[in-house]
Amino acid sequence: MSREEEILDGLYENTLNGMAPPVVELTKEGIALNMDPMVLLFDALIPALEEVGRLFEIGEYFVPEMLIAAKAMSGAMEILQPLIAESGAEPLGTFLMGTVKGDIHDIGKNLCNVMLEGAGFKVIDIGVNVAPETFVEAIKEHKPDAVGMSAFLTTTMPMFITNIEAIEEAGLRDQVKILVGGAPVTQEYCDTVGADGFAPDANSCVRLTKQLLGIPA
Ligand code: B12
Repeated sequence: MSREEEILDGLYENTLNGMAPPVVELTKEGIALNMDPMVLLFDALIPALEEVGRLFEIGEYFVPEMLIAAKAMSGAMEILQPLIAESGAEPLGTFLMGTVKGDIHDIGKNLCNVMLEGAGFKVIDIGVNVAPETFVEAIKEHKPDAVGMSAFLTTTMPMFITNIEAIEEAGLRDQVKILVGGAPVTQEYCDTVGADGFAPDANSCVRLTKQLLGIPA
């Protein structure tokens, strides 16, 4: 097995087991060996987190295991983010992103942010557990072209409706395109809440944003 393959295996195993220090070390080593940050992300880190989700679902992992795995992944993301987001050109537009109220899942949102920045958007991240009035205030302040709302729980997905209503009431609905996403979200659900679009992953989030804003692919 090559050192690159060992690094991918090590990243997968250590993320799965929530071992943050080796995840950081292996990420740094991979970068030093000129491995593509996207390969580290999509071939090791994300699959590990998917497996964490599966183990949680079947009752082999509990919240603490999920949490330390997520922390381990975040350590790698801090290193990878600036490498993926390098762009420097005039921004294509401004994207405001937040996780809805009641929900603290932020890895999927952060990944979208990294890819949007990498594609040339200015991203304003208003964090997790974002109340409808905070979305409204942030739209007034930053005047984004697009607003993304992330939800990872079936119990917090209905916040999309509450947020969109608040944005409508503030008279801002026609000034922004609204995208929704997160593990349990579907196109069907997107249509029922009146958002402009849904994307299942970070790459398609970029594609959809460009499409909605009329930017050539
Ligand atoms: C890590 C994790 C946690 C961590 C979160 C840490 C963090 N900083 O984010 C912690 C431990 C805190 C956590 C807590 C909980 N979690 Co949790 N968690 C997960 C887990 C394992 C991974 C989520 C993740 O980050 N995945 C990685 C990313 C990359 O996922 P992704 O979906 O591929 O992301 C892409 C798309 O969703 C999309 N996207 C995301 N956002 C957006 C936004 C826009 C605008 C667009 C266009 C696209 C988009 O692009 C992303 C990038 O490609 C999932 C399992 C799963 N299958 O999702 C459970 C999961 C989401 N959690 C779950 C649950 C139940 C909980 C808790 C309620 C557990 C508890 N009893 O306390 C709490 C709730 C806390 C809260 N109030 O939010 C359930 C949800 C079930 C449901 N259907 O409602 C899941 C599905 C696990 C399961 N199988 O049961 N969790």
